[in-house]
Amino acid sequence: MARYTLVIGTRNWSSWSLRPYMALRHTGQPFETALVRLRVKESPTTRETILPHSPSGKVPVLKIEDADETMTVWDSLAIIETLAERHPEAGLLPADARARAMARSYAAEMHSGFPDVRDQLGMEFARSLPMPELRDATKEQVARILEAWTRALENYGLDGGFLFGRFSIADCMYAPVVSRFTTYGIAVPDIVKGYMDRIWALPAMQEWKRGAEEEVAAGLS
Ligand SMILES: N[C@@H](CCC(=O)N[C@@H](CS)C(=O)NCC(=O)O)C(=O)O
Repeated sequence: MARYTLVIGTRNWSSWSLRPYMALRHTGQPFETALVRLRVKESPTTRETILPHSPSGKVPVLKIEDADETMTVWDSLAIIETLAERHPEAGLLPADARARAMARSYAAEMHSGFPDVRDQLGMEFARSLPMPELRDATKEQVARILEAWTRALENYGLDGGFLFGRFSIADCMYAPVVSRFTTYGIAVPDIVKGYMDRIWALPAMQEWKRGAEEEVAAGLS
């Protein structure tokens, strides 16, 4: 059995780290986490601490130690895709070809898009904050996310399911957005509220929340 170590950033802030954490927890595989504090400017800086783990100088990073080789995978989407490939029984990629293509599209759209949501609605996992004055671009991106979630839930996620029925790579990629929308009290339709509640109820989200709360209480975030 492979030994997994997921290198993550400060839980309260690291939206990119939460994505593969959700995926790895969903596989049911044992793993360890190694935490790197983000936004440290004094020596060793965050970047200096990450570089021995990853050539990108960014977290998350997944280290995979197999009997005969050790592999490093960086970038949240690459890690999730790698886990989906190594553990097909977890169903991170939907079995149905059409749903699978859609789930991949959702994941990729999140990965490469929504810059204004990231900028104005920064992840503060353990905090509730007042809504900033949203730019038009941010409003449009929020509306696009709500529309995309609603469409997927109507097609695949009725009866208490996730975006594509069973929990998938798309849910991993959007879990940080569930946190952002909660932190800033974004108004959502009922179908989305139900989905967000189901994401929050996952043990992985609750564990991440406990960790983020501890960081905030310790003044680390
Ligand atoms: N595209 C990358 C982005 C990763 C990223 O930007 N990570 C941030 C933390 S959430 C980071 O490592 N920042 C390093 C720093 O603050 O010096 C991914 O999806 O993994």
